[in-house]
Amino acid sequence: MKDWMGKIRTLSIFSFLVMVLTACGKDNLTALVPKGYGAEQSFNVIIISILVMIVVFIVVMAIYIYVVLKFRRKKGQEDQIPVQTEGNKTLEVVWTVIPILLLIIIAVPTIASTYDLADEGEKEDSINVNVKGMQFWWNFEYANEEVQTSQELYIPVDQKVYLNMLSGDVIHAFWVPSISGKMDVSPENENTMYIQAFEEGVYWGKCTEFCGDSHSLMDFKIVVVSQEEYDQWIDGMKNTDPEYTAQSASAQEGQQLFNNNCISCHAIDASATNPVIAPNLADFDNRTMIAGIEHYSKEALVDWIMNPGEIKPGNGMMDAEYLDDEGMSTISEEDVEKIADFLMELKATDEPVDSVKDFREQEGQGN
Ligand code: HEC
Ligand SMILES: [Cu+2]
Repeated sequence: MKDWMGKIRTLSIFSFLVMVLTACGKDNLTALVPKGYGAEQSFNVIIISILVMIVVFIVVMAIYIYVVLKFRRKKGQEDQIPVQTEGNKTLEVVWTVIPILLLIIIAVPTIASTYDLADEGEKEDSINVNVKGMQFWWNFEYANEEVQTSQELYIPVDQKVYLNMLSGDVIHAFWVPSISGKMDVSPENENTMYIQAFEEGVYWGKCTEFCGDSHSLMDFKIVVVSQEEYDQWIDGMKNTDPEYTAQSASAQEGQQLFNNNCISCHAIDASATNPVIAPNLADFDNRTMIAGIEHYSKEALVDWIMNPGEIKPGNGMMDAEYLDDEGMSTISEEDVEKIADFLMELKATDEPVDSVKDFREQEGQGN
């Protein structure tokens, strides 16, 4: 009886674990539903490897079961020792050659896609983005357009986009599982890769190199849009104005407060000449998330400006003079709401792109 209880307990713990672990997936954050060229290549290699492993498993288990049944000691033969054999040339050759063949089956597509994914033949004629990883956010500079943005990288569907990646501090790693493989982002040498997405949408990115206190919160997005929307967006970004004047009365007061407390780090226009110290806020009202992790809303924005140190411990905004030692705002919440009103006027296009609209709808966000 007791024995049974133990087994049931172990079994239920295991099934619970399986449930919890499989529930971790999001369908725009998984390597198992590829929506881009690099992800698709990796997925194919995963499938080939699994098929080979399944074949090996079945064959080995079949031989094992056959041998155990056929050659087990039988009644009346307890003292008999079977004929001893050693070194069967045919067998030795068979079990050396078969694994070599299996490895070749895995190696050929692996090597082919490794070279394919490293190909830079079309780089000159494609969109080039200089990616910069910072504790704990990402900056994206469109090299041919002299435009930069942060946290959300816009790319046109089906186009190859080449990324030139560097870190501004420690080593980070760039990974958008649905779109492509991972790449280290080092402070010293530039690593490059290209991404190509097959479907419009908002895809989740993660930093996968342990890089400090808030490493697990260093999220970003790739926003895949139609070519037309991409062109409009780039145009809108080029026209963002450093001299923008806020519209509503509250936003005007907010802008004043922003100019006194925030502008030393944050630019409100997308020009590539702005130094990369803090996220560029040019297209802020079209973001899906605040600081990469909180759903976009005024409430979440006020919360972030009031205590960035609590939401993302150790982040670069904690050096701001308006914050106390704990990273809590010394500006009143009322004033921070005015700043939020100002930031929520900043946008490069009147409406968010379709992918962002869909994303907000799916996630149950207003605005
Ligand atoms: C010392 C430089 C500095 C100052 C001053 C500063 N910030 Fe920041 N801010 C940052 C950094 C760095 C981040 C990125 C934090 C992260 O995600 O790791 C950030 C992030 C943000 C974000 C999220 C951006 C995004 O793309 O989601 C907002 C909004 C923001 N700051 C608003 C403000 C406001 C408003 C003020 C003034 C009250 C301010 N910041 C002052 C450095 C600064
Ligand atoms: Cu990182």
